[in-house]
Amino acid sequence: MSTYLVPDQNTCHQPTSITGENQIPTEEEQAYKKLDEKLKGLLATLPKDKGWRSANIYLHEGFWLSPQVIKGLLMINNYFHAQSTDIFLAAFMKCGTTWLKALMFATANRHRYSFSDHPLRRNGPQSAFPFLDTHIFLDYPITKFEHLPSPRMFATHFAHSLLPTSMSSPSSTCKFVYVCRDPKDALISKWHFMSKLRSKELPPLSFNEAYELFCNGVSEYGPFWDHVLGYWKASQESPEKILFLKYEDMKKEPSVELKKLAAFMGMPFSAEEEKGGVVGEIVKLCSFENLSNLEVNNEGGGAQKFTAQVVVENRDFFRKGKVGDWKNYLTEEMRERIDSITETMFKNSGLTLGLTKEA
Ligand code: PAP
Repeated sequence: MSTYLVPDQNTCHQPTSITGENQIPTEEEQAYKKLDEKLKGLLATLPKDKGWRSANIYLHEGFWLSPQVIKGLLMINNYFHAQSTDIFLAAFMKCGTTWLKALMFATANRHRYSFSDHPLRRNGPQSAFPFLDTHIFLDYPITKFEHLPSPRMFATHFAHSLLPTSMSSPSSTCKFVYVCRDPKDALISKWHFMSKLRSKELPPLSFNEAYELFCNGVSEYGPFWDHVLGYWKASQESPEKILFLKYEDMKKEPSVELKKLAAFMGMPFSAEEEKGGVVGEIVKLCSFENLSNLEVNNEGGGAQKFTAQVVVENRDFFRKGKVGDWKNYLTEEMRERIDSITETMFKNSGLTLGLTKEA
């Protein structure tokens, strides 16, 4: 179901299932059990509120998380060993992970594949690299990430302050690409996405309710504003470690942003490549229009397993791919409230995001 592209093998790779036929070392099995116990104990102590997909989410060290991803976080903190060449793609939900996954994979492997017969066309961007938050306990035995080719790439939705210092400390050389988006569009996108995934045993989450929860910060991986601010501040302190991108800038000038991305990844485009149109080829390959029309991203094209309970069809990662869809959902009063939270939260930070005045 979730198949990763492992460039070194020049082929698709099916990760090992921890619950499948493969023998798990007893030590590792015990470690999983211990973590489950720790998780149970921890959840009993945390404040909880309404989840968008499942019944409850929990406030853990300042961020609202589902029990499954708290388990992932415990595992990352206990077992994940960052390598100096790792590149992490970080984002709040629905801010551009799918797009960036495609761009990063296509950029890192541009000498390996032809654009006309590219593995992204067959497998889609979700297969490009693992989603650390849940794949750490789902697809891979803990040690398995060690075998991924360098530079390893991982996606995460975790806030910067939640990550282990082996990943986040300015003295470690691994890098982060962070992408953010107008919170109004992130809210609309997230409400649509989570409504599709929401447990059928629960009553639907109305848009007004989702709006209230979002404004109050109660939303998986949120509060949105603290998430963005954490990475923004870290990127200001260590620009060589964190590249801070905006979805809106990427829509406006994809080639400019892609060149920034490639240079940051340590893989700048040469003058020859630029002349030969490589930048434009990657932009086209990874565009919403191209990716959303691929067979693999259409009905019956495939799905991603995030946890035992959460399986998402590839096509659900593509909706409109536009800037400003919020205008079709928010009243003037609702827009005003979100923009004013953004203004207040980002005051004196040097960051602006999605303010209507800006546009
Ligand atoms: P995730 O948090 O579940 O990983 P993510 O990929 O970050 O989702 O965001 C999905 C949004 O990006 C969707 O936005 P929308 O609901 O407003 O339409 C999706 O349509 C959009 N998207 C996906 N791929 C692309 C792309 N190649 N270019 C631009 N937008 C894209």
